[in-house]
Order: sequence, then structure tokens, then C-alpha cells
Amino acid sequence: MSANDRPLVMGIVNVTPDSFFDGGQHLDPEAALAHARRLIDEGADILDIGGESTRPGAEPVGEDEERARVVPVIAAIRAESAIPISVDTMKPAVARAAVAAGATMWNDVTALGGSPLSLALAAELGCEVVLMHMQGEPRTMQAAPRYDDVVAEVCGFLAARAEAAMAAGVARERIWLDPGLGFGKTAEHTLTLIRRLDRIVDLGFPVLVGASRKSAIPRIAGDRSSADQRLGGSLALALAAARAGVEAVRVHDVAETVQALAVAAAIGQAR
Ligand code: HH2
Repeated sequence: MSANDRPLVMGIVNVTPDSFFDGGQHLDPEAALAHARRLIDEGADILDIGGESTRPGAEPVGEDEERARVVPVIAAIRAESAIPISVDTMKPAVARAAVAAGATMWNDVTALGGSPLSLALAAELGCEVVLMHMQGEPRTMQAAPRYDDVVAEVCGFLAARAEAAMAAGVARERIWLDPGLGFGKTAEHTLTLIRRLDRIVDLGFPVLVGASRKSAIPRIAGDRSSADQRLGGSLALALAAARAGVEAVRVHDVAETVQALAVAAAIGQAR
């Protein structure tokens, strides 16, 4: 938690043509930089820069292409701001280039399992790492997710990946965990994980939760909202995550999330 007693807010900058919400809006580096500036103005504590969509059915992106998307944007933000910058990538070569350009965190949806080189590289880079749970792989993960006990399985996986990272030389205090909402999870799994987030927090690492505008929202709410109509559900999920004691929420809507979290924190402190 930050000094003002609310989770940190990680603002999303997708430098992609096909991300499920903001795809195509910030593919041009100037547009991505303008968006990053706006999120900083709105109160973002961390920026997460991604060059490959992981939405179900997304086309994979080559290493050179992904690096060419994210590195100039990271370098341009770093040239004018000291804000912590995360790079959202499964590829070690992209993480290496991103950290050289000024990124301070490697956000890996494969929990450093995407390449045999990932664990050792994370240790070498010395940056913070986000280890996220995913069942299956992005192309097919939402087809038929199945768990006997989703909370136990996600906790077991995250604890094992944290052990693997530490065994490879990643410092314990650099490790974050993320349940990976939307990555092989039904709406029911999402609700259970949000409800029992305390179990992940209890593993003893900072926890990041990304629920922003995801497709579980209309399934939970019983509506037909498209991604641009899911702000209300996104705020509800961010507030629930905050109550469970997460360290940060990963969101598209920084101003609205900062405001919602600030009001909830003030209510919590009122006499
Ligand atoms: N969600 C997305 C991407 N990266 N990383 C973490 N740690 N946690 C998440 O929940 C998470 C993530 C998907 O959201 P978005 O980046 O907006 O979409 P896309 O993958 O289509 O670019």
C-alpha cells in the first residue's frame, strides 16, 4: 500500500493494433507517449507498457516487432519522468531491451515460464517481476477453463513460481504475484478469486490484480456491455481487490480508479 493507504494504480499503455480495449489507439509512439503523459497526470503510480496483445485469439507478435513497439515508448517516458515503468512481455529479449531503455519491472503473463532463459534473465536484470497465473495459452485459454479448487491451484502455482524465481537468483523483495483474471478463468472463477484474494495476499508477496474492462464483467453483471461500457464493473472489482489488501491494480482508467480508491480509503479511515 502507498502512503495514502490505497493500492498503487498501474496504468496500461498498449502499443498494439489489437488489444481488446485500447488496440490501435497508441500504436504510434507519439500517441503512446501522449497517453502515458495523460495517465501520469491522472495519478498513475506505475505504467505498464505492452507490445503484444494476450487477449484470447490474439495473433502472436515477433520479437523484433514487439521490441520496436515498446522500446522507443519506454525510452521517451523515461527521458521525462522517473515513474516506475513495467514492460508486459513474455519474451526475454524484449524484457532485456526494455530494462536497458528504463523499465524497472518485468510483467510476465507466463510467470517467467515462457522461455528457458526467462528465470536467469530476471535474476540478471535485477528488476521487479510480476509472476502471473494463466491456465493454458492465450489462443485457447478461455475455451473451457477447469479447476477442482481454483484458489488452491492458483496459490500453489504462484508459490511454486516464486520459489523457482528465488532459486534462480531473483531477490524475494522483487517478486509480485497476480492471479491472472481472464487468463483461463470463467466468470465464476473470477468471483471466487476476488472473494478469496486474501489467500494470495497471505503468500507474503505484493499482489497485482488486473480486472479492468475484462469479459467477466458482463458475464457477472448479466449484461451485454462491450469493453468500452465496463467502467462500473472495473471499479467494483478494483475496490474489492483493494479491500483484500492488494498492492496494486492494473487499469485502463486511471483517473476514475484513483478517485474510487481514494474515496474508499477515506471511508475506511473515517471515525
Ligand atoms: N491482463 C492483460 C495483460 N497483461 N498482466 C498482468 N500482470 N495481469 C493482467 O491481468 C493482465 C496483464 C490483458 O489486458 P490488456 O493489456 O488491456 O489487453 P491485451 O492483452 O489485449 O493487450
